[in-house]
Amino acid sequence: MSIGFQLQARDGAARRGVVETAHGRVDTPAFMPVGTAATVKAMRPQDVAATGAQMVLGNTYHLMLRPGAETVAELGGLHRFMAWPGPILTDSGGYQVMSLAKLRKIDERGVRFRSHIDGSKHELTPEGAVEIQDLLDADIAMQLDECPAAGRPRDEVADSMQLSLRWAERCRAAFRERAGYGLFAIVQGGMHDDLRRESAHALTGMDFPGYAVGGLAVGEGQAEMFRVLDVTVPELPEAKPRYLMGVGRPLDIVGAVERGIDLFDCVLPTRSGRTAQAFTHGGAVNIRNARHRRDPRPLDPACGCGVCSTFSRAYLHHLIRAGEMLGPMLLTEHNVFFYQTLMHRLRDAIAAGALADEAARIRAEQAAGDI
Ligand code: PRF
Ligand code: ZN
Repeated sequence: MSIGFQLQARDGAARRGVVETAHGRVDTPAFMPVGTAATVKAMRPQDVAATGAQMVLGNTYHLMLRPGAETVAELGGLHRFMAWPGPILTDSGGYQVMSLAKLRKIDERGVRFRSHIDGSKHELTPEGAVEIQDLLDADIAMQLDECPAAGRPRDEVADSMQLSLRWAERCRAAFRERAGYGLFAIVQGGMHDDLRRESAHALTGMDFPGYAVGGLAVGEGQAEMFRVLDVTVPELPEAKPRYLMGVGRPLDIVGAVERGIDLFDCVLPTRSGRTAQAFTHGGAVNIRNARHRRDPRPLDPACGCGVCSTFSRAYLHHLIRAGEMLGPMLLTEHNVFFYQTLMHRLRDAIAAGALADEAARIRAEQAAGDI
């Protein structure tokens, strides 16, 4: 029953492992490209797979509003619908409601809101969020949680964390157990060590097949995020995968892997691709910058992707300046490939017991700045 997780190697607190789901295996530490609306924006699924990505993320909030969970279920589930045969993790919707929906109202029962698309009224309860993710056929579903906005007073963060704990229990009771499918809990508690410990401890007692750390990357800064991971991760069970939600920049991922995180998702590689920002082995590059206008070199000479082996910086610069849609497509493909290369390096380094050296190399590369 549920999903599998095998630990294959450790290096300090870092782990190399494999998550086994109904739709295949995921080597960890892993990065999931974000496919919010049943598409990793600007990429075909086969091209996403060719970057080395093994699992993508979908969003309950977007898909329940359009095209609707029942519609996706009728069409054979999200894998068939979007032609991604591999593992899919879906976020539960609460986080997206708070950032996107209008007229939100949270209480014990769940969250009521109006769609950002057409203003229609909807409700998301813990039971409803689990049912929608079941209709989507997500290999890994997330509990409904509340992520308090940055800067909320401690008593509000504590109440919100307790609400997320009660929702975790309700999600678990509603979840339909199937081999290869699992429901992950989400640790909350803001920047408060004792609340984080209490949340992690209570959720661990409920015995989920995986644990996410939520409520981070909300503007607290990297040092504070690492500090919260330092107190939270040791409270989580060793034998279960750990997922840091919505993180992050390459060096955020390196530091979180060093602290024992196994799974990541972030819009950064895909969103940046659409705003002409590229991640490279020499730091970030904005290809719209005039200095690339006559540059015949590849975007990233150290990258093994099909974009870097085919096109010049001058051509990518031209596509972006001309507003051609191939520009965002090629930059997205490169960025997703870059993130997968990063994860590959981290996995290999953990297996070789050489994570500290590899992390130092990656930090030096990223410090180089725009090449
Ligand atoms: N909860 C959920 N999804 C999330 C987060 C969270 O706290 C975050 C944290 N920044 C990103 N995505 N359900
Ligand atoms: Zn490339």
